[in-house]
Amino acid sequence: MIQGTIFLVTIVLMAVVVGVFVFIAINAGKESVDYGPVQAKAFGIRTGLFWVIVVAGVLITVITTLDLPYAATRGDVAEGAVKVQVDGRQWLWTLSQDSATADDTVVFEVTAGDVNHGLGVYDPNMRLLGQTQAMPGYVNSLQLTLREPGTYKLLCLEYCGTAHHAMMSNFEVTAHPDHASATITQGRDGA
Ligand SMILES: [Cu+2]
Repeated sequence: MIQGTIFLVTIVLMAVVVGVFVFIAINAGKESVDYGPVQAKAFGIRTGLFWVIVVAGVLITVITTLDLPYAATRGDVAEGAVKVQVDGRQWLWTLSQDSATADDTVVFEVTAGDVNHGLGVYDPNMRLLGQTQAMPGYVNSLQLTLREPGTYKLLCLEYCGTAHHAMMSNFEVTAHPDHASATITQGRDGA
């Protein structure tokens, strides 16, 4: 029985660990050691490591923050953008139009008719491109440039009741040459 073997191995390993602790406890304090030089070296390493971590932390924060898709938080709407009204209700998304052409910039103007929902827009590879809250009485806009043709999915990202998992709609993007990835800009207003 595999559980019995695992139990035995665990007991043996625990006994070994306890044995090591007992051995160290018994032998500790038998001889006095001068820790001075060791300490000086260790503190030097620690100081160096501290600054390496600080510099790395600042660099990583700046680099990863620059890439956040918040360019349109001022409400700028790209010229020629396709506006799509999205209304979320238990448990479906109603769209004013459900298609666009590849490379179109689409502004999803998102609201809800009953409770809060969360609109997530997924590309044909089910990669999340962007999301925004769908709230009764508010219109939040989500601006995405849809580069890849195919069937995009609109999913609900906020639990909204028993059929939340089935709250899914398609958005078709018809072919247009070039590019495979989406440029993401996101904005919200009315919140
Ligand atoms: Cu939901």
